[in-house]
Amino acid sequence: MTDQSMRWFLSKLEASGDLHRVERDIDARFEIASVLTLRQSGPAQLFARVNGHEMPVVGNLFNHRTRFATALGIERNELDALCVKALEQPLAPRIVDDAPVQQVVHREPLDIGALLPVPHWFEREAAPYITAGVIVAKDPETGRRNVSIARLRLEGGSRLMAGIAKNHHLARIAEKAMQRGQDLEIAVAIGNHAAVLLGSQMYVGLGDDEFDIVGGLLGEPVELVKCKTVDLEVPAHAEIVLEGRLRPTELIEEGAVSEFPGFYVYYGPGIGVEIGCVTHREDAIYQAILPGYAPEHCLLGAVAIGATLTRDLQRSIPAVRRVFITDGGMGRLHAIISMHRPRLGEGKRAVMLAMGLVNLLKHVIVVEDDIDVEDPRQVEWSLAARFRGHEDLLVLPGVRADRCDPLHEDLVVTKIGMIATTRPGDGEPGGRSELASPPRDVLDRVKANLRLY
Ligand SMILES: Cc1cc2nc3c(=O)[nH]c(=O)nc-3n(C[C@H](O)[C@H](O)[C@H](O)COP(=O)(O)O)c2cc1C
Ligand SMILES: [Mn+2]
Repeated sequence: MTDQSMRWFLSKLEASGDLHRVERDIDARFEIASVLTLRQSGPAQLFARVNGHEMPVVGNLFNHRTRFATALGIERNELDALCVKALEQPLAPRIVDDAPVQQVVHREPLDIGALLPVPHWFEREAAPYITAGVIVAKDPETGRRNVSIARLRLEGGSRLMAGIAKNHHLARIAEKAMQRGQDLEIAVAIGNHAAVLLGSQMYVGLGDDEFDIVGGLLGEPVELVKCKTVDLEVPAHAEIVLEGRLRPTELIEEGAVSEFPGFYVYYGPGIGVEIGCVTHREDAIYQAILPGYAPEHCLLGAVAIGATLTRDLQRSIPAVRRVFITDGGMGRLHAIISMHRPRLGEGKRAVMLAMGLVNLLKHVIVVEDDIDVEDPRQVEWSLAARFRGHEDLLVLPGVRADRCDPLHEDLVVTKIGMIATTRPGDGEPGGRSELASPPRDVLDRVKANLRLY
């Protein structure tokens, strides 16, 4: 059986020298954020001594694709295929009775800010917020489960504020509860296995249980335990769980908050949350994900959105090999689609389909599958060698955009596709796509004996 905890991965990182222990006293107010920012692409950081707290904080865990692979027990180049497999072969969770995450139980009255070392992140933000909280809820209409991440700001005592985008399932479920005059029970799991975090980010339909995809990623059912005070189930091997309810009629103004493009945004009011019970492991570790334009924040979405699009595009256009969401495009706005010998016009079709499926996408480049989509130099080479501006450029003004797009005006933006693929005939001997090289037989002979040279 797989170890479904976050701490298994921490020991693995420690063994490979990729976990840095900060022994010095540190403040949760801006200081943790500063260290995580300055080391955002470096080793994971474990803060053992946070002022005023017993509980350590860990951050920068999944700031590179290799870390996901390690955490899922696979090779780096198997990551996308595993995600696609998990989407196609989901596995339902298993309910267990005994859970490490319920070793310690705190009931009302609660002071979440005293229990958990939640970092205060950025200068203009009004209060600390939880960034790695995987929120579980059930659709009051269908009873179907939903699992996703949204920031939860400390509002004092047992109160939180949830900042949820209106188009996300969780917001739609909360809306349904409100229409019925009800609150929405939620449970928030913090300190999760990579499969839980990645699964929570998959772009699936309303009613599709993300925990089934977590099972697909793990290769076995994710183990859930029943909550103490709400009718929900949470990952048994998480570090911490908060149980409570979203109160859709209680709106709390958020003010400035960071978003993945790196800027502050002003979304208006968030939804009030009342927490009634906190459970955690005896020696729980608090996981913090650095928000803003930071590798971990961007990658979690990028890996999941790329895999979902690969699966969805391949269903309609078999020539599609892979959809890769780039790091520089904030892990959300830019996609590279690789295709095997696309037919005339098929690249444009793939671009439009991808944009139609994922609102966030703004600039999409199509390359051939001889190009490594993860290598920006090769992608740029494709544009230089295979892209004809007068006919391979798709300009779509006034397309509905995501509210996170830094350039949207009235929620529309100009979207662009660039088709950098060859044409039939391009690969003829001596033609524009035949790469200059020594004769194959000589090259192969030398390659086989290169150490002799
Ligand atoms: C670290 C991290 C933080 C996130 N924070 C938020 C957030 O504050 N609000 C939000 O609406 N989505 C946030 N997201 C994105 C959602 O979790 C994601 O879009 C998810 O797929 C939505 O799922 P749903 O439609 O099932 O609710 C965050 C994602 C990550 C990886
Ligand atoms: Mn969902």
